[in-house]
Amino acid sequence: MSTPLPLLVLNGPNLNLLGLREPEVYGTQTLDDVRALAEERAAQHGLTVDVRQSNHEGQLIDWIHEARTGHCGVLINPGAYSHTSVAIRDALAAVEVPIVEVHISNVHRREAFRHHSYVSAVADAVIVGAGVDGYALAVEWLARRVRA
Ligand code: CA2
Repeated sequence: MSTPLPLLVLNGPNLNLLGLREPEVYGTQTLDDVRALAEERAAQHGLTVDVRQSNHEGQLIDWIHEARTGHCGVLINPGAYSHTSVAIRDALAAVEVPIVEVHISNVHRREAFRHHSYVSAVADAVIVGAGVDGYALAVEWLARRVRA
């Protein structure tokens, strides 16, 4: 059997600060910890992950376009772009592989401007408020979908 394409794990603006500030909202685990847990969960299913983070909307869109041919699924935490970016929504709508949107915090318990996400309508599944465990849950779900 041929080697499966990796899962793309995309992180939007400010998520490079994970574990370094606001632990009461986002916990104490860093983006490197997230990478390790995503890698570990994917490996349990014979998959690999390609974990990336950018503070730039256009860069995230270019990476989403790569997933059209280079990845078997997309996990995205678009950060604050969830609440503002029609462009990221449109890029994801052009991707045919399964997509999971993840938010570390429960955005519905927070400010009203975080309650709407442009991404949710084009995601196949959405996980909010499970902390960084949400990444492991999303990888698990994507792996089952891809392996099915
Ligand atoms: O809960 C999430 O995962 C969010 O996507 C995080 C975004 C926020 O704008 C969304 O509404 C919900 C913010 C990411 C900022 O991450 C930081 C992490 C540590 C310290 C400061 C910011």
